Amino acid sequence: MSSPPETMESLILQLHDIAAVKFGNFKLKSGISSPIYIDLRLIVSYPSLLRQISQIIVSTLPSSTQYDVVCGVPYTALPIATCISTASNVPMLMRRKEIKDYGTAKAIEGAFEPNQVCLIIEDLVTSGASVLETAAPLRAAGLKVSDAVVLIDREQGGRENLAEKGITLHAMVKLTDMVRILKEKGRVSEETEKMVLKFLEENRKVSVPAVAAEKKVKVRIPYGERAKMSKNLTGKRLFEIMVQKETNLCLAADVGTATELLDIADKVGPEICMLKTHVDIFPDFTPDFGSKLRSIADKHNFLIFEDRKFADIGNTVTMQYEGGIFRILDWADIVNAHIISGPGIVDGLKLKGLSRGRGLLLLAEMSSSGNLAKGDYTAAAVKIAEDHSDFVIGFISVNPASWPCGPGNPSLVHATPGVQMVKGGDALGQQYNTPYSVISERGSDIIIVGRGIIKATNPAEAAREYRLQGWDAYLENCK
Ligand code: S5P
Repeated sequence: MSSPPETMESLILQLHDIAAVKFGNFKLKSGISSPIYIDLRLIVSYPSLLRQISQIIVSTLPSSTQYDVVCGVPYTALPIATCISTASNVPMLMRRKEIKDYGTAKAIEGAFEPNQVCLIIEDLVTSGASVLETAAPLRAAGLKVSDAVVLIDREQGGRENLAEKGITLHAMVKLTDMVRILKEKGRVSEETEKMVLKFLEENRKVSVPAVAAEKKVKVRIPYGERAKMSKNLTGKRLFEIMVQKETNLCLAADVGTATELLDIADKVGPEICMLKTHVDIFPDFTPDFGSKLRSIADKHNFLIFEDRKFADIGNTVTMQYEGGIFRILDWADIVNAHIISGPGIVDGLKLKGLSRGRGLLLLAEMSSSGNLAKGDYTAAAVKIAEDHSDFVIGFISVNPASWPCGPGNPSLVHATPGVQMVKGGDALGQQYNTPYSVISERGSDIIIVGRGIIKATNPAEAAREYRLQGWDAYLENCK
């Protein structure tokens, strides 16, 4: 179904009247200069126009398009989505731009059932990045997203970029048609029309996410190459698994019991390269826990990382690693350590772990606010890792791209906690960045995701979405 041409024309003229469409020389969010600027935030001041837009935008959809809920891309499309929701009696959802420090750290607000279909509403599409930023948390929450409807398509690759991610874009009007109409109605000169058309022709394809493109890590050595460089068996295997399974996702399985952990490990197993445990939180730990988890890890081909964060002197950690009730050395491929006690801690762990083919991650940075692992401390971790690269496989890091040496030695891996679909934090100092930011901008290799997956209605589906996001961000840097 499409709207009668006169309705659309009148709407375009009204948008021009209120200066929501302007001609001149403007710098866009993506950094490029444009002869045309569209600012639809103004429409909230014109209720009748907002109502018309909401009506027309829905009529743009083919009648076969089915959806159970609508979600506007924040912020400009929120009032449009609200009008559509109230007029057509379809419930609405809201995507947070930031996770708040309190409550349940939800990225999506509103009531919904898993597998419901959500239509995304947007005002203007350039590369499609904003629509994808909204689709990711919706999909991670278990909703299906297959269509997006937009008022204006700038025709700069958005349609194609969205199609690649399984989203069909429906546009009320293409920018070229809009400019043609404004020229026909005497609002712009032929010269301006030509200038805009030339600009659109020259900027046919804007890559996703255009906003961050200039910030991304320049060139990345593929994981497969790095597998060959690693001096440690486990480090090598980790890179190989990442390539085989096309995943750079590590699940932080901080669930309440060992039983729950084994259950989620089996469900999420196909999506991950590594599963991280805090074995000392389980009230139902039994000595066969390790062998049970091992068989799930072998079945799904992932590595086990016990997040023990050793911190004592070398002699003590040898005993903590091997003994006690947990016997970590028997079942964990990877453990980690703080370097606060100096390099002796690595020697101690290596004494037990190396002959068993195990690997160690050093905490070079932490994700929590106000932590002290920075500057010289981080540099010391890098030095200790270099000196023990037969046993140390890499780092827990947060922003290796910002280190003076950058992410450094490619045989070492970077794994980053504090990852959710939207930026933010929790009430106890945790700080979150998105998979794209962590991998593509901050130069890490592995995203470690806990509550973003385990608190989702369908953890396996959420994990799949995190895997796709993390992997796409990696491929982006390989281009
Ligand atoms: O600096 C750090 C290091 C680690 S290993 N910050 C962290 O959050 N972690 C761990 O990552 C933390 O112990 C938890 O298991 C996981 C993050 O979980 P989430 O629920 O916040 O994603």
